Amino acid sequence: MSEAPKKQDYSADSIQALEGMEHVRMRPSMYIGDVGTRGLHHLVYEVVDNSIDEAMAGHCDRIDVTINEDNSITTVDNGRGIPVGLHKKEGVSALEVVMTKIGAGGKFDKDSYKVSGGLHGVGVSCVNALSEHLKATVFREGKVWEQEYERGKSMYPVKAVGESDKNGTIVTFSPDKTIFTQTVEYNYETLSSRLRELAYLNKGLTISITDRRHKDEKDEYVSEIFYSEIGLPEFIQYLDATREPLMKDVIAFEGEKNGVPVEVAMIYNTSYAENLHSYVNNINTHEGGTHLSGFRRGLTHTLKKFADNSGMLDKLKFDIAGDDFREGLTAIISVKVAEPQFEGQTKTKLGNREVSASVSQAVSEMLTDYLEEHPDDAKTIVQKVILAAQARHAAQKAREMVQRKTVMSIGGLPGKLSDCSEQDPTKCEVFLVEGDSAGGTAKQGRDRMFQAILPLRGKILNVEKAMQHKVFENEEIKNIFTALGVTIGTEEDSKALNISKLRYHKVVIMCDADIDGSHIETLILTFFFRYMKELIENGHIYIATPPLYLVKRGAKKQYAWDDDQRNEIVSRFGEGSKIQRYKGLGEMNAEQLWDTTMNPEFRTLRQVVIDNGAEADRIFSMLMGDEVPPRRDFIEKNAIYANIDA
Ligand code: 0RA
Repeated sequence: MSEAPKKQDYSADSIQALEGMEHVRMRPSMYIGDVGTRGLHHLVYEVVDNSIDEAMAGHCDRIDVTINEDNSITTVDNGRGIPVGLHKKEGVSALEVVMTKIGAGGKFDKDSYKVSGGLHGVGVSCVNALSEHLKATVFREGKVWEQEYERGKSMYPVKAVGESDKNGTIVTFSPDKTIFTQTVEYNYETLSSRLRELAYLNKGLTISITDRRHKDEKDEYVSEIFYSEIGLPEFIQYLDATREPLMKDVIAFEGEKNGVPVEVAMIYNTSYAENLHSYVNNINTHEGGTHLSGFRRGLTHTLKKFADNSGMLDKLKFDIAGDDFREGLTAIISVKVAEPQFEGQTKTKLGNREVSASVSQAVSEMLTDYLEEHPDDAKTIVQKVILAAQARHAAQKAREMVQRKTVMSIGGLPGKLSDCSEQDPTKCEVFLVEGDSAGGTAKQGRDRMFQAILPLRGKILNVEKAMQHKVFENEEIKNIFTALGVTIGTEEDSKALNISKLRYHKVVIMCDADIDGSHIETLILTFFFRYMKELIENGHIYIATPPLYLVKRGAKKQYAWDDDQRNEIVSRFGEGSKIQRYKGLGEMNAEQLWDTTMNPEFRTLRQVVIDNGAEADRIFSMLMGDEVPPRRDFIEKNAIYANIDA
């Protein structure tokens, strides 16, 4: 809501403010995206964004976030503090206006360059409206000020509660359980990876996170402090820690073009993956947009010109495509746009036309200089590009074979696929099952009306380490493409995915509940992440959760998914309970598999979501890359799904 029409008296205005807050509570998804886990975490980002604004304006260099014992959140910053003086138009303290009026989150002084703001840019009042309780404490003008709210309504006027020479703002809020009905439990990993990202995107800013719900082995609260002296180049090093770089230093530049601040950092590594992460005002633009296309254009143009002039392409028998310039490239593009227009399905695609030229020009100019000053790196890059082009030609042939099969409809479906009879893809599910024997059980246990089974042989190819044409030549992977009805590559873009003919809207990965099973699961997920990311983004990928135990006593039987559950059942069943531990899917009979894992009425499917693209990329490269120690370390410390799970 922008400037409200002029009203005769203050009370009329405050009624309107109330209506705005009521609207947030009535239609929360319009403001924060959803009321599930994402929306819940979005509340924290919204508050932190206000502190980041203060930092970007040069008034704040530290933000501390705490998850309290009761899942409430406290953020502390050392900015100027939210103004507490009388807001003339509203007749109450400015703090109260900021906290209780939708759209008042922005700075009051028009000159300030406000470019941050959450995904939906709704402000802290929105968080207040969706909290059963919120307390704001402001350190400003030598005093400590306080106000509390219930579901967005102030409980008392702003009051001074003490004296202090500090400046800053503390906000503590408890998300409203009547709105976030699914869960109000915060995920430490989700918050910490976003805060880490923010620290890299805002160099010089210290951001900490503390989880007061748990203590570690040393009897201390789990806590991390994020700080980056140089920003994006360090972010690149973090993301590429387990990849092998092709050059000594990260290529980085920073500047302003046509009023658009542009920051880029990039490096080439020995992998075959393209990892571009783009941000607008600190928001990860998953769907890309004009800044990303500007980057691509600038990069291709500059490298092509350099390669042509170098004579290295003279004897080349094939063309070089845009893709070839980005194989093994990890890059971050961060721009600041005063009035960003976000488009796309998830509103994470930048639409502002003018930004494309700004980024493209900035990249061209700065990269041209870099290549001239670093001839060795320049040569390395061109060699890598030539190799990529070569591999692409080999891959194209392999891919055409996959395509041809798909077009052949039923006759072309993989022999191992046991298809379902339903034709409507929205009602169909396919289970990707580890091994032929479990595949057989699943085939007997399923509802053949809407459930298809595709058994996969043992370990599927590790796509993280394989060149593209090897991936497309792989039998299991070809089977996945043809069974799902997904094709890849068009005339213009050799990596474009076509999922419009997707044959099953639920793709369920079903593996043993042991170490081997979880490794295979990760291999399959890596494949989807690198080659069919849109299936994950559109919510089509799920993980089945087979039980670990069957507890029996006489005629009574019950399944358990973890040790606590098992113990609870045993104590309820009493003396004489028998426990069967399922080591794999193969140990269950068809009926048991249906009852526990496949029947939509009783099963639990975990939907795979990517809540932080950069972090997911880093984790896959670490889990599936060459270096073993960091991988083992990670698996020991975290569940594999820490950052990719729903
Ligand atoms: C409005 C105006 C000013 C600062 C802020 C809001 C502000 C909001 C938040 C939210 C969390 N921390 C914050 N810190 C500051 C400008 C104040 C001035 O001109 O002194």
